[in-house]
Amino acid sequence: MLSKISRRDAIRNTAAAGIAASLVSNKTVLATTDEFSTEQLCPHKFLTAGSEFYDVSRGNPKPFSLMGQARVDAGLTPESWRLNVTVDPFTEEGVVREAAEAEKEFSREAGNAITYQQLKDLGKEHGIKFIKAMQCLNIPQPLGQGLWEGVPLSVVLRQCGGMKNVRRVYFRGFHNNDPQQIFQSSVSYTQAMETPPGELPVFLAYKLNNEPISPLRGGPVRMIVPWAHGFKSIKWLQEIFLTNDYRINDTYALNNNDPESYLKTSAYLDKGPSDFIEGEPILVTGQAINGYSGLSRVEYWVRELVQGAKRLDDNSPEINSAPWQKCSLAEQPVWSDVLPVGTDVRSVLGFNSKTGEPNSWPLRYGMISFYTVLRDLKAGRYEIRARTVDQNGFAQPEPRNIQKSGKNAIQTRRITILPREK
Ligand SMILES: Nc1nc2c(c(=O)[nH]1)N[C@H]1C(S)=C(S)[C@@H](COP(=O)(O)O)O[C@H]1N2
Ligand SMILES: [Mo]
Repeated sequence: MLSKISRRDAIRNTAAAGIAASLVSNKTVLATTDEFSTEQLCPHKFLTAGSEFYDVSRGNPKPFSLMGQARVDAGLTPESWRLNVTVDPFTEEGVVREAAEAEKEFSREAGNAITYQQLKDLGKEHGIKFIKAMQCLNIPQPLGQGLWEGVPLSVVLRQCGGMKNVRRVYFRGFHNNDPQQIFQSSVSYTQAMETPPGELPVFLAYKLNNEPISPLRGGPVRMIVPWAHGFKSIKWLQEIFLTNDYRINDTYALNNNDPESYLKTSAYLDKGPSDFIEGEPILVTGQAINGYSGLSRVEYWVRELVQGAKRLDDNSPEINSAPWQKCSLAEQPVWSDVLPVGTDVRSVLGFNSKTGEPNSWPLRYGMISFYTVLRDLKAGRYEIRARTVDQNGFAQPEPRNIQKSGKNAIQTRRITILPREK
């Protein structure tokens, strides 16, 4: 039933892989055999095309499905797009004593909302770009990785002049004029304004991979919050409001998610064949998110499933004391091969502006391919697990073993190895 020959052939067939788009260029030397090509070891494109992101969108109809005049009416074309930046008059007896204030507000109602052109003009002087992976707090798989470009939120807020009593900055996307469909998120005033050295700022993005952001990906303008899971990166951005209500009132919090969680460092396994023949090399691949706490290494463990083997919890002693081994990590790509044509890597945040070297590899809030090749497994059934260890020494799913702060359960792939026919 299993054709060993055909799989071998498939494994050796490297011709079809697009080298320019691949995570690792051909020039990179990898520490494995000639059995697998670079593209097989690291089968992920470095940048994900806008249309190929895993989509997580609410709304009915979904804003990107609006066409023609409906799209114009929704303010979802570059010409019709407008951004309100307003102040929230909210106070609450004994809780929030004074309302937020700003010297200047911008709104459609007052006829002075910020236009797409005005935002792009701000970008001429203050524009930035960086590479970031999108990861949903609730989905155990990265959604994609983009080169995002736009204007820091701090630059937009500066347009409001002096402010008083602003403790939180909220943002909302288009929601079909239906309050039930509002999807909002927020950062603290400090997070918006005081980007630490070497850290990436919150920003209003209007380009993805050097092209205008499509309606599908949240265009014309979406927020990008570098250190957070996807729910902070509001698509179809149209409203920013400044409030003195310090309580974190993100839509995601209402579904029991941790609205202040940081992007988790975590490994995600690729799917692959489940049946092998004894002696055949078994390629295990995946992607790891380099989250807030940084990535130290990716590890794997192969567990033989003997008769009566029990399901293992992520915190079980067997997992904690297992002989985890290091996976190989993809080398840094040749940047001109993987970035959009004409991108000067020295202009990308996270890279040295003189040498073009990245400040870290993997990139901060980026992802990296990992792999290992298993050999010499005897006929039988096995479970393969992968986990990250972060730069504080915590092995996944620690230190935050709460899936509502980011789905990072240890992933398992099951395989069967059939005896070689004598
Ligand atoms: N306006 C709006 N923004 C949104 C969402 C949404 O439903 N509406 N979903 C959020 C969530 S939960 C995630 S994980 C990301 C997904 O981004 P993507 O669809 O570009 O992959 O978008 C975020 N921004
Ligand atoms: Mo999400």
